[in-house]
Amino acid sequence: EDLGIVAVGFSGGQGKVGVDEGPEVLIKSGLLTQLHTELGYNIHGDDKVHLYPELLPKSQDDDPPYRGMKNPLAVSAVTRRIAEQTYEHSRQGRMTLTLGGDHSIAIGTVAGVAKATRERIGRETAVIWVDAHADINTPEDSDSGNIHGMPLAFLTGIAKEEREEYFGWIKEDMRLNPRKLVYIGLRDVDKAEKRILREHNIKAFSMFDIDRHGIGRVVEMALAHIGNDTPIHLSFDVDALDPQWAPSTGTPVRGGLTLREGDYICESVHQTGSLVAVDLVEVNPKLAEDQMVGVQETVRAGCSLVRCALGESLL
Ligand code: DIR
Ligand code: MN
Ligand code: MN
Ligand code: MN
Repeated sequence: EDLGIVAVGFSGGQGKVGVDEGPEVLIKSGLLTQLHTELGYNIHGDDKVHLYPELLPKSQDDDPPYRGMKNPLAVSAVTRRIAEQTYEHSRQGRMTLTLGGDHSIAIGTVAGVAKATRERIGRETAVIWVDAHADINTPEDSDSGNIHGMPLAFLTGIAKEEREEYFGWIKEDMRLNPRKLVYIGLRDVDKAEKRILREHNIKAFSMFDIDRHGIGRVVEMALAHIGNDTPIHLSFDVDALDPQWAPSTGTPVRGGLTLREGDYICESVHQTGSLVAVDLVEVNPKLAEDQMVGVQETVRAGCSLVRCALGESLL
């Protein structure tokens, strides 16, 4: 099977340096080699990490806040380019794997894959968003101004913007239908985000639901909501895992998924046969209380999630 890789060394969607080094450590730890030699994927695209220097404003002064968003021109330009990259892989029928980078990059990955899938098989793509956070703040609702907390607002069209250079490039054929969005793992959702989830009737399984029903039943309900024969994009923020398993991330929240629960989600989604794209984001090798051990653990966990999503556990 063919696998298109996009490695994105980008941190402009939030304030902490180091998340741009995520893809490099994942790749250096042998992830792509494993996917090729152990899982048999033909890997397309680059094991080079994209930094998109030509797209970045020369200085912070050239990219002032807009509607309260930080680094808006940089994030918009980079995600627009990522959308072209995932579109191209997906258009060719490849499974598309994006390694981040902060979660703002999913603006690009989801937009590109959604457009390609509409063209290729005339269907809307569903998104399973595994995260401690809902990432659906509108610019005006956001307390932080960090765009990694907003990708789903732009993708669903809940946040609107005309100007091309500020995400106005996201056209109808790149959008995500809010009915095709399902969350798993939520436990740190802002007040305004809760209102959006309610108003738009968005399916969400929090840690409370996982405690109540168990991960098996939750994944079953999530997949039932999406329905059969719907292409699935899995966007996995490593902070969905408990910090015990993934301490090296920008906004850790206690009380998260065990590594085994995270792997189980990925395995189950793989097993549907409908998976078309995977993102793994927010691995920040510069952050961990106990640097060495913490980073190693987080990278190991990230690699495990990706391998599970791509079929490692199949007997
Ligand atoms: C918060 C945190 N909801 C925000 N979001 C994070 O900044 O909008 N997402 N950390 O991963
Ligand atoms: Mn996220
Ligand atoms: Mn998160
Ligand atoms: Mn398979």
